[in-house]
Amino acid sequence: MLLALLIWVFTIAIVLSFKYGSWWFPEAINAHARAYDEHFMLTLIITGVIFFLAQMILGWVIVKYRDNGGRAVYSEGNNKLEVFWTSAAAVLFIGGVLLSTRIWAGVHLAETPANAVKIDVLGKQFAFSFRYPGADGKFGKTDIKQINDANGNPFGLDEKDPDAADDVTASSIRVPVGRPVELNLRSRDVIHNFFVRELRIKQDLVPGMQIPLRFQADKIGEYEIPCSELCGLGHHQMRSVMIVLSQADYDKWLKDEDNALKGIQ
Ligand SMILES: [Cu+2]
Repeated sequence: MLLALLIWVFTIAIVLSFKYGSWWFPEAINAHARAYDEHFMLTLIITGVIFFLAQMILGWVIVKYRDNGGRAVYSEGNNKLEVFWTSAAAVLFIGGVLLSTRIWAGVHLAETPANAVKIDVLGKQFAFSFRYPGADGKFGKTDIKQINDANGNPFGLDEKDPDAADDVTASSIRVPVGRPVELNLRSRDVIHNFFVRELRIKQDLVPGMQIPLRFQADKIGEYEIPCSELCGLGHHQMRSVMIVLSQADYDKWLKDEDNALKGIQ
């Protein structure tokens, strides 16, 4: 009887903690993130109601079929009920997937608009690097033999390629607010993961692959990028930040970086 009581009390406490708890995701900063949150909420409510009912019934079963001194009876189960809840679960799962496919595809499969800002992202143990094409708008050639972290060349920009000379490399990512961005993700060693909670996007960086990822950030600010794939002993310190700037501030930053590069050459 105590077990039934515990199940009821815990179930009610869990449901109340979702209703009144102050913990939740950080703010959503674009349309994708809000669509993601809506779908998450829908899933949470459906599964929450089922969870609540199932636990309440479980407690009731414990009370109803408690030991009353009589003989135990073997039950074959109920085929109609089995068919009902198995198909109900299938409908819910498949329906949830169908509803959310568009949200997922918007990030992973959509066409990139022509005015998108293109940025290369490189993961390595244990840091992120970002590359911008610079004033000429063209990413220069890279050469793995020229990779040199000590000289600030994690991408291995080819010294002989003029297109590479003005490529800007940075350890944090800056993007203009309200503009589509296309990232090109790659890794130099093991699998890492690019995760920005406020954008509700998360994508692995896989060695040997170039993976596109599209988003738009609609709020100026600074957002953490924690590597979210256990990538080695230094994984815990692998993090960067995404800085969302106004278009004017972004242009100024890129120009300053360009001038700094020209000053060195
Ligand atoms: Cu990592």
